[in-house]
Amino acid sequence: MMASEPGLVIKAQSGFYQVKTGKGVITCSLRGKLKRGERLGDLVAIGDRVHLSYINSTEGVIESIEPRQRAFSRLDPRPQGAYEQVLLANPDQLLAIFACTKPEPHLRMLDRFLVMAEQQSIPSIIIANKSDLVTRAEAKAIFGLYQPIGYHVIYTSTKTGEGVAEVRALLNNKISALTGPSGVGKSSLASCIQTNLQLRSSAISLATGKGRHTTEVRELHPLEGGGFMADMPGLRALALWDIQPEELDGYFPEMRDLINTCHYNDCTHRTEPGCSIRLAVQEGAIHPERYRSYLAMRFGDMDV
Ligand SMILES: Nc1nc2c(ncn2[C@@H]2O[C@H](COP(=O)(O)OP(=O)(O)O)[C@@H](O)[C@H]2O)c(=O)[nH]1
Ligand SMILES: [Mg+2]
Ligand SMILES: [Zn+2]
Repeated sequence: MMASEPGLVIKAQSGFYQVKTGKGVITCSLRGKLKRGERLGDLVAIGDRVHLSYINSTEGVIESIEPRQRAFSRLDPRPQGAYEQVLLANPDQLLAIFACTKPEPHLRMLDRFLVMAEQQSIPSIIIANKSDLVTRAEAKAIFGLYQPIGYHVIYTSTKTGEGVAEVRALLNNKISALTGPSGVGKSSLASCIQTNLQLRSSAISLATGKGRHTTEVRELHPLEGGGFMADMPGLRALALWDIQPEELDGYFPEMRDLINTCHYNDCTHRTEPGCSIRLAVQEGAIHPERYRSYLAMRFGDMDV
């Protein structure tokens, strides 16, 4: 059979995939031969580009998966070793949403999201929501430090509509992942961007012979302007990501270019003499809060 129809996986649930093709959405299973052998991670995830063959006009079989450019994953510890659960393949960008107040922004958590996105080479956009509750000076006192690092910061309010059009435009024709703590306005912002955009992925509990088993439905939500949006799970799940302590400084863009100028090439930037990172902090080129965030991630409790 010809396996030639290209498509994008937009929904994954219990071994079945909805694939958006030029001829509509096709419900697919995975060709058995792809599942053979030892596996260290999910073969298919939402965001993957695949090729399918048709069974009929609405059903098909995934025959091949294109190599992933990047992915948001979490490591699932299993008896056979860590398994890479792919939450979203090929994201174009991460939207990290926090509130200017109510709740107070937790910048260590934001830094953690930024580091995880840097590790995967995924551009991050910071959304500072509830801008109506603070003055612009107050908002900038919190989030202003991210702009000089190179992050795009957008101040938004779902009450006044500030920044919403800018966010909507940035989503056009891209696969975007939305994340942030609860209560910051993620659902409100999603419905401001597009009516009826429901981001929560649902977890359905199925009773199986082996007891309770939770199946997660992961979904890419189509956007009217083209493109897709997906929600990401909370930080606790993401904190399991495999980031080596010695590579952490490379995921802070403002530190990256200075690392090689430290006296010791295995410098941890904490106490070593001749450390160009600490010098940059003293000189104001690196924000002290970002430096403290780095130290907390490297030497403190990784669970923020
Ligand atoms: N003042 C203000 N309140 C907001 C804004 N966005 C959301 N909220 C409120 O914040 C609360 C939490 O919003 P929700 O969208 O459920 O947050 P989520 O948990 O991140 O999805 C709700 O009471 C919203 O009405 C905003 O821009 N300004
Ligand atoms: Mg919500
Ligand atoms: Zn150093």
